[in-house]
Amino acid sequence: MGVHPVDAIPTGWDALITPSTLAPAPFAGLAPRIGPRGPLVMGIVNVTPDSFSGDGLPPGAAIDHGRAMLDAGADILDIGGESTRPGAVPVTPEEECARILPVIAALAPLGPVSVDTRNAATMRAALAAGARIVNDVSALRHDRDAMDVVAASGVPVVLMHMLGGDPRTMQDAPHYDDVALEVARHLDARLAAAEAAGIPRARVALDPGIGFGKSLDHNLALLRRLPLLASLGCAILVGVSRKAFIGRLSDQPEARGRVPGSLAAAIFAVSLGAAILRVHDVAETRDALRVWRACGET
Ligand code: HH2
Repeated sequence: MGVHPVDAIPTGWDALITPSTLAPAPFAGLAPRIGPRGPLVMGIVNVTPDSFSGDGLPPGAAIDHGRAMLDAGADILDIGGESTRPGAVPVTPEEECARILPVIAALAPLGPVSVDTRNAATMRAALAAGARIVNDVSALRHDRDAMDVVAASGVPVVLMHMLGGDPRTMQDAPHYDDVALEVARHLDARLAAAEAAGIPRARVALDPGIGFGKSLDHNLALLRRLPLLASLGCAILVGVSRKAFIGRLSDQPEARGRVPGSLAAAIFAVSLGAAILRVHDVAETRDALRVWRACGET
């Protein structure tokens, strides 16, 4: 696959990078259960009292929820113990570990687990408990030890774009001159930092961070110009599930009412090259993907 330096692509020209020229990059050695052309479905397990989606659970219920997601066809379970919704209060790594380690230990023997954390100590403990992937919404910026933990452990990592790096303030009037280009440049730089630290490109997935310091128009522009990110040569992860912009577009103030809108945005993202979908609603996502794929098969 050709890898284009982002700065070599003038604004607007990335529309010419079509998904047909970009097979989705593989990630973490996982074969998608939906079929050879993917995507991987990552089921969200929030072990939190305050997640925006309304699906945060205590550890016992989170284990049952994770099992049900695997039964419904999740390829990966993404287990997190800290809400990163706008305005969320950070938790200590100790509290985070107390929430997620029993859940990871119970679910890791049943299927691939990623740990959704910004903290190096939590990454270390989660990997020891059986997690196989690190998902860091700060792209290994929040904790200065995180890059070394990922490099030394040899696990795949998701690097996500967040404006400014602090969920408490990221939605305070976010501004970009060209959101897709700026997000792609940021992720390109994080990718270079990861490679310099000894994390090969093949072990990295990139994520535009839908809703992390973005207006409605920013989110839509990022989805439309997803092929620009795919041109960096890594698997692309997209998380639109139940997010506020879906609620605005579909007039659904309650997160649980945003499932149909989330499915439409997820299918759009896959059609533009997303290789991994991070979702709350695994069964519904797999049904939508099956129908979408069948429609395109000749
Ligand atoms: N979104 C959330 C959390 N982690 N990780 C990646 N890579 N991409 C995302 O889009 C992403 C993420 C927010 O969703 P959720 O976990 O449901 O909410 P909360 O952070 O409130 O628990």
